[in-house]
Amino acid sequence: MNRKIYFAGSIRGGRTDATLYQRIIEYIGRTDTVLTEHVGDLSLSLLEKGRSKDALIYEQDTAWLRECDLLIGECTSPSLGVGYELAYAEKFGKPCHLFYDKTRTQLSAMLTGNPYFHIYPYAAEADIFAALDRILL
Ligand code: 6K6
Repeated sequence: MNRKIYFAGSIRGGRTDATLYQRIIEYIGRTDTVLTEHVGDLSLSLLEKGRSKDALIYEQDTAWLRECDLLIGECTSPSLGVGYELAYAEKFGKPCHLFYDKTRTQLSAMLTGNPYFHIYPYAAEADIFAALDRILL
């Protein structure tokens, strides 16, 4: 259907789930455009220090958040950046669908307690793709 999807996942919060992000981005990319493909990039350059680049990252990512049709977030690895993006997306009325592995983490009450967010606790990776099929109908 080629909607613009903002995929959010931890970068400096920790890259434990980076290969999962890559698989989710690839799956969404079969039907839609993922604005933030770099979140699934496994190269370490994503973690580069250098504050001069950080302002550009902030400007680009907030522009994409205003432009996107919906946000899909993988929230198992806690990330300040992802939390900020979720609040920003809510402020701009963007639908937000959030996934987390319930066998590995408890999601923040600031997300589970907010009825604005569509939250999908999963136990097996296959559950993510089944839910994505329903979200991206
Ligand atoms: C180059 C140089 C320094 O950092 C980079 C590349 N970093 C990022 N590029 C694009 N988006 C980023 C970058 N770092 C964080 N983000 C955004 O914040 C992504 O959209 C993620 O969803 C989220 C991750 O936040 P942290 O706090 O885990 O880094």
